Amino acid sequence: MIDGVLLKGYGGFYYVYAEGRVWECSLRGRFRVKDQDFIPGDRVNILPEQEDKATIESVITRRNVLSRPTIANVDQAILVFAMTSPKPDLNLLDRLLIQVTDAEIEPIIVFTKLDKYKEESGTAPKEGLKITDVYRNIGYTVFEVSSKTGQGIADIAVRLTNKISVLAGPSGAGKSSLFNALSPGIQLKTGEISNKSKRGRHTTRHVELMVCSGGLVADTPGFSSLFLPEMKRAELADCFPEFAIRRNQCRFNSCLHDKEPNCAIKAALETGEISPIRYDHYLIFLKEVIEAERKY
Ligand SMILES: Nc1nc2c(ncn2[C@@H]2O[C@H](COP(=O)(O)OP(=O)(O)O)[C@@H](O)[C@H]2O)c(=O)[nH]1
Ligand SMILES: [Mg+2]
Ligand SMILES: [Zn+2]
Repeated sequence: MIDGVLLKGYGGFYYVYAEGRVWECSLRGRFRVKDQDFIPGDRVNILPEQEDKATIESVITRRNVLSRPTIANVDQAILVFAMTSPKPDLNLLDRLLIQVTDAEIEPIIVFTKLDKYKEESGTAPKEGLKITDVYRNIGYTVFEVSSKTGQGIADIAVRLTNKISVLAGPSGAGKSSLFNALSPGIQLKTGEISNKSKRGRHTTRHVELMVCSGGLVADTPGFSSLFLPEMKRAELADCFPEFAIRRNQCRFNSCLHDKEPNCAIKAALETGEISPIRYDHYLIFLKEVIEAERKY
C-alpha cells in the first residue's frame, strides 16, 4: 500500500499522485456502496495493480475542506493580484484574507505583472507607501513577481514543495500565467484581458490539483463566494492582524473602532501606522457583519 493524494476524478476513475507519478485508480467495492465522495486533495492509500493502475483502499480524515472550489487538506492559499492592469481590487484581497484565515489556511500574497508596473512607474519611485509594503508591514508573506520575465518566480517555487496550494484571485490577475511560469512542463490556457470590459475571460473551469514545483497546486477561478464568514461583530478586528495586536489598547473593551472615543486603532490610523485603505475596508466589512448578524 502506498500513500497518495487525489488529483481529480474523471470518467469514473480517480487520478492519484503517489511516489512521484500519477495512478489511474478505481474504487474498492465498499466505497462504491457507501457512495463516499472523494474530492481533490484527499489523502488516500492505494494498492498498485498493474503498471499505472491501482485501487483506492482507504481515505484519511480530512484536515480541512475548502468549499467553492472544493479541495481538501489545503495548506496554503496563494492570493494572486496584478500590481497593474487590472488595478488590484484590495477590497477583494482583504475579503479573501479573512476567508482564508478563518479556514485556518496560510495566506501568501503574490502581486504579479511586476514588469508592467515597473514600465509604467519608470525609475522614479511612486509617492506614498507601495501596496506591497502595506501588506508586508502587517506581517503577511508578500511576493512581487513577473511571470513574463521570471523575476521572483523561484522564491514562490520553493514555497510549494510538498504542500497543497490553491491559487485564488480575480480573473485576469495572472493565476494561470503564474502556474505556467512555475511549471514549465505544463501549459494552461491564459486569457487575454478584453479591452472592452477590462475583465478577464473565464478560461479556468474544472477543479483539479496539478503537480507543480514539487507540490500540488489548484488553479481555481477564485473563491466564488465573496461573503464574509459567519462571525460576531467583535471578532472582525481579530481578522486584521494590525488591529489584533492593539486589541487591549482602546478605552472601551467593547470598542468596534468606529465612532468610539479614545480608540487605539483610530490613533494608529492618524499616525499612519494603520493604512487608511485597510481601515476603510474594516468599516465596510463591519457593516456587512452587523447586517448578517441580524439574520441569524
Ligand atoms: N506583462 C505581464 N503580463 C502578464 C503577467 N502575468 C499575466 N499576464 C497577462 O495577463 C493576462 C491574464 O493572465 P492569466 O494568467 O490568464 O490570468 P488568470 O485569469 O488569473 O488566470 C494574460 O494576457 C497574460 O499574458 C506578467 O507577469 N506580466
Ligand atoms: Mg486562469
Ligand atoms: Zn478601538
